[in-house]
Amino acid sequence: MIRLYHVAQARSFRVLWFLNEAGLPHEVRQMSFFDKSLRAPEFLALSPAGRIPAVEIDGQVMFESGAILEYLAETRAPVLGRAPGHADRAAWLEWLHFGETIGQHLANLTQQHIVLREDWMRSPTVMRLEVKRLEKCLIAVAEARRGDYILGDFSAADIALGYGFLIGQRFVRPDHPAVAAYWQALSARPAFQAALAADGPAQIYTQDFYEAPADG
Ligand SMILES: N[C@@H](CCC(=O)N[C@@H](CS)C(=O)NCC(=O)O)C(=O)O
Repeated sequence: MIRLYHVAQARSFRVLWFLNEAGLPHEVRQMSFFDKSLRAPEFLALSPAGRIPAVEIDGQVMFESGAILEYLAETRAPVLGRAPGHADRAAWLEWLHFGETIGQHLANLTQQHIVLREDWMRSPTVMRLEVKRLEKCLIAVAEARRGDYILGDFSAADIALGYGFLIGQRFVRPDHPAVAAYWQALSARPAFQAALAADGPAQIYTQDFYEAPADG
């Protein structure tokens, strides 16, 4: 039995998308950022810093979305992984974990625009810088693709990266054909659509777009 502890729009979306791609039966436990449940001892026993996602996979408890994708690919869905010895093993690991390089920019922008509630707490300089750094990552990924996806055939690396494209468009929309083409390929996948339908009501991003303050 696979149980996913999930918050709508959070990095647990990666695991939700993976489970749908792999057709793995699962239960989604919808959690909240607002009711202190992520700081409850029962949840901290699963994820010691109270972070989302956490999963239980036939009794194996895990946190860290990239590690969960790797483990699920290795144990349940090899087609979404690139096993040791595969020619694309190193590239698969690089891109899978590059998802969290993008994730850092998303987290910084989310903190600046949403978590910090008063204007005086925010830094327009950080907001603009993070937009530029996020944009550079999205373009780098999109240009590195071999065909539709990052390694040619779809894999868990596209899921880890794809979350960055899903949330990244709340902060930056590069006018770049490769970015548009990658997003088109990712968002057309039935499993992506199924995961979106199961995501739950918005908990983090309530605006379509969060504009960085103009320079000067
Ligand atoms: N690198 C971790 C990041 C986990 C993380 O920070 N998740 C956020 C949601 S996207 C969270 O739980 N935030 C709540 C908090 O910081 O207390 C992963 O990919 O699983």
